[in-house]
Amino acid sequence: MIRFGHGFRISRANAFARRLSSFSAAQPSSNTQAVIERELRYGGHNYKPLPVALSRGEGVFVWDVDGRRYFDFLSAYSAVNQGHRHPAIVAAFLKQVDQLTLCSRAFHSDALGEFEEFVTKLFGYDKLIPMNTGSEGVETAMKLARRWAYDVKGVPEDCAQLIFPHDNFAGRTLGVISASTDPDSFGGYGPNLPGIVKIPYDNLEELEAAASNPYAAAFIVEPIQGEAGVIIPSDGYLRGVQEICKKHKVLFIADEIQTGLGRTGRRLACDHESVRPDILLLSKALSGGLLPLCAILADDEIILCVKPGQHGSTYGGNPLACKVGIAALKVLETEKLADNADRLGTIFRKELEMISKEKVTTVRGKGLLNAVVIPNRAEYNAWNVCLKLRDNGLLAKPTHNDIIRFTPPLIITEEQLRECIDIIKKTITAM
Ligand code: IF1
Repeated sequence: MIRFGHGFRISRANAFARRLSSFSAAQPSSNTQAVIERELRYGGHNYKPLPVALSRGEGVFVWDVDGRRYFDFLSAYSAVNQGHRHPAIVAAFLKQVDQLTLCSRAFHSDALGEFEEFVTKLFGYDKLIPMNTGSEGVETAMKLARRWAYDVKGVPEDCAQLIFPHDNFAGRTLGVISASTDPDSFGGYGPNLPGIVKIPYDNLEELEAAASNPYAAAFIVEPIQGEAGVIIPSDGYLRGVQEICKKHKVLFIADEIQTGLGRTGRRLACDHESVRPDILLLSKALSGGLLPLCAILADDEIILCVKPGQHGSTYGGNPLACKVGIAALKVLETEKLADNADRLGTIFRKELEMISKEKVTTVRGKGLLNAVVIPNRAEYNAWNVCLKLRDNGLLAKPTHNDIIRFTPPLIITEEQLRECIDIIKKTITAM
């Protein structure tokens, strides 16, 4: 039986419109082209999207403006782990839309405390600060770490150091890009924020050296580096990070914005090594793709360093996002999506390993955060493979010229996954 995500309901009129539009899909000049041209004309050119124009999503599927259906193997960079428009999350959204959407932090709301209690109890932290985007979450953690360094660790004013690994990705704001080692991210936007130390990833000696500096405040790290190409550190790396940070009184900050919430086959990627970061950053799937939502979790000694009036955001902690966040987390837990990711990830990697090394040199990943490395030849490159995958009904995104990331929604069934494996194998073999 094919499962169409969640309760596949379409009206007759809709079905008719879809039949009509799939008709026009046969024409080479299509609605897709018009959508792309309008974006290029009126939007800034800070992206180069795959040429596909989407107008609908449900479960593991998205549809383009010409009525073609695709498996979504990007999941909005893991924001839609729960699948597109999960009915339970949409229901929570609709219910709260009828109550109160925004009141700002000038006043209390009944939803914020409920969200804070639910999330802190689930992850085992004293408190959280809600923000919107992931970048804001990382910025918040950077500010929190600096304050803690001055107020608790006793670092002299303006001397705190924030340590980041090379090839990190943590967003696009000025503070965050100051920590980047990718010239595409930071180049031409100087001057950079001072007080940032960059060390190689997956290297505990370098961390020890940086952390032993008395001005070191925090080490901010992704448990698996996403944008770098799904780079998995050596076994024991996170344990080592935790020990070194503890030894030198440096905060261990885990950016689980992409790796968290079931993606890697555990609730958190840190759970693979049973480590508990001092500050935990969650975003993306925290709202299941409905709106921007981020949470910065820490214990009192750290989080209470920021006093009233010293940090905030107009939309941060808005009642709508709070109710959506609770529903999104409940879906992850009740549907055991981490377990599904763990089980299906193993099948996925095993199957893709069977593709000839001529075509796929490396398959790596954890849970349903996976990537393949392909030999970069003139025509056979990651971009062109993604174009062919699109033609065959599966959307994935290249990172660098030779890496393709495969991150379907975690609600995907084994049957659907096997169908996708087939598409990927056939596409790659035919090229
Ligand atoms: C874009 C990549 C993913 C993140 C981690 C913080 C943020 C991100 C670990 C900031 C954001 C995004 C943003 C998106 C592309 C994307 C991405 F390909 F660049 F690397 F997910 F893999 N920490 N990641 O991955 O969160 O402010 O965007 O909410 O288009 O830039 P944000």
